[in-house]
Amino acid sequence: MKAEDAWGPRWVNCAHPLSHEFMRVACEKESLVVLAADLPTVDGIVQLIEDVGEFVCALKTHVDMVEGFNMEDWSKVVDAARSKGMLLFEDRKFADIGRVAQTQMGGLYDIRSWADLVTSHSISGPDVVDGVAAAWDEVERIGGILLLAQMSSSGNLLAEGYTESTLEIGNASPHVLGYIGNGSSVSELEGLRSKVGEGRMIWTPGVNLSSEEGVLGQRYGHPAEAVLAGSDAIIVGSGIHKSEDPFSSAREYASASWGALLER
Ligand code: 5BU
Repeated sequence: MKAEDAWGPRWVNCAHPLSHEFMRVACEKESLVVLAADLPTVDGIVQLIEDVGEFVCALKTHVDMVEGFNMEDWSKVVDAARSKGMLLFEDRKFADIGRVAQTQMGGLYDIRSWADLVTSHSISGPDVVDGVAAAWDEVERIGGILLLAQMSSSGNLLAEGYTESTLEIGNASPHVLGYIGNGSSVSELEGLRSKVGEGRMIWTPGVNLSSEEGVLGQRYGHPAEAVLAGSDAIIVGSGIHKSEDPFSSAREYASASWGALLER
């Protein structure tokens, strides 16, 4: 299916080139799945990519979760993800002043050299976005930022006024590809989509096909409902990597999310 037909106004109105890259891959794989590869070893992540990569559009990592990290090993993850046609998305949640965020994009993990997308809080103000973007400039790469406008964890402090201020920061920057929304709440997502409009993406963690309460305050909603409420990408971790059959689970998340996009 042609991306403009599947995505409608989102395809037309999103300006960031990586949003189009994501939408194109989604159409190729018929899936809006972003895999949260929350595993502690490079070998485990590479195996997971091999197992479910055909259903996954972007690989979301927490690089500081990997035991005994070194760049040479990490390149196996990067190569495996690229060979399966995935974007690389480091869920770093930057939150410091601009200059420090810029240096944190380098350092041990050298996120700027391999990540296409990163998350950032907006708590420190708009300069964190410029700091992250400046780091990609240094290595002459294009990247996109997803700002946390909502969270999926219960009791989080991202109240409505905070969400609105976050959108002001994001809408003022060409580097902000979109926002993280709360996938566990249809009403919060619908509210967020109406404020965001068509020009930015909303990606949502907090989705699981089995709606039972996640551990340690994580909340879950149904992936299809999240997409119908305005989510453009479902971020799935445990639903796939903790499944007894990750391949079949990934296929289910892909078809639930893709079906909902076409319905939308
Ligand atoms: P889960 O296993 O599907 O619950 O994993 C969810 C992932 O999404 C995990 O990597 C979190 O770091 C990430 N996440 C989240 O769960 N909720 C949020 O509000 C944000 C990120 Br932001």
